[in-house]
Amino acid sequence: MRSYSFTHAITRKPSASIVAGLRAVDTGAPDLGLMQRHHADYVAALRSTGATVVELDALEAFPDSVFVEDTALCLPEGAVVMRPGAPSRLGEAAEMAPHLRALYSDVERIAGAESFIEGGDILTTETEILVGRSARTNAAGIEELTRLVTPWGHRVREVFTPPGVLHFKTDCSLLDGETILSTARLAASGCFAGYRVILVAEGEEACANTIRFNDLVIMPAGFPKTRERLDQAGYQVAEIGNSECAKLDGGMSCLSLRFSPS
Ligand code: CIR
Repeated sequence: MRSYSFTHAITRKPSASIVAGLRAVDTGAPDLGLMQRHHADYVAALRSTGATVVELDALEAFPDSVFVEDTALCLPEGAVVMRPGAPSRLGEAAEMAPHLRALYSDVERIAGAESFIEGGDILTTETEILVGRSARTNAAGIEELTRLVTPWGHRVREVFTPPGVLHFKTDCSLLDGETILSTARLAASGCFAGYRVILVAEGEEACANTIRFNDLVIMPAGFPKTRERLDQAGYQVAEIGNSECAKLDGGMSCLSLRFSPS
């Protein structure tokens, strides 16, 4: 199975408490109605590729719970429930676990009291799993993940999320088996040696968080220079409004768990 072919996705509707979501810089409260419209467009784009999308109900108790990606790593062989490094998000992982158990026979979890890891720091490619150490993901979390997925035949490589950047995938995305979309600042770290790298245009760093989902590259709307680069490279691109999630440092990958349970 290609690392960008998926039969399933899980999303969660945004809740009214989204206005209390975490953010590095306050640029104003997100508009729930607009976020709901963008979210519906996003789910429709996932479904348009033929995948089954499980849409979970909003969770008022967890303002950031629309960003489901951070709660789990889903691989063909099984799923691993994360241990988010943001204290307000720790409980979101337990909320996701039963939904994964409904689809997978093997669901593991990061359990160590000192282990922290969020899905946004994990990029799964055809050959390896890159995990960026960040303010949310620590060495103990990466070690525990490595112990869990090695028996499934996966190789984990620890990398570094640039300082001041929320997650590793805030700055990069997988476009196909060998191609990564990246900001120049992350690519400069050398972590993508051996891959073909397409850089996002200067000034358009906020669109590096894009996803390849089956035939589509789903990117945030409003980044024309990068869009042109992707068009020229031959990808089929869909743009989705992301103005409200962007106020909370969220993008296209954060809004879904994407997987094909075997
Ligand atoms: C947070 O700070 O945790 C949320 N406001 C944004 C999470 C974005 N998730 C992701 O990049 N995977």
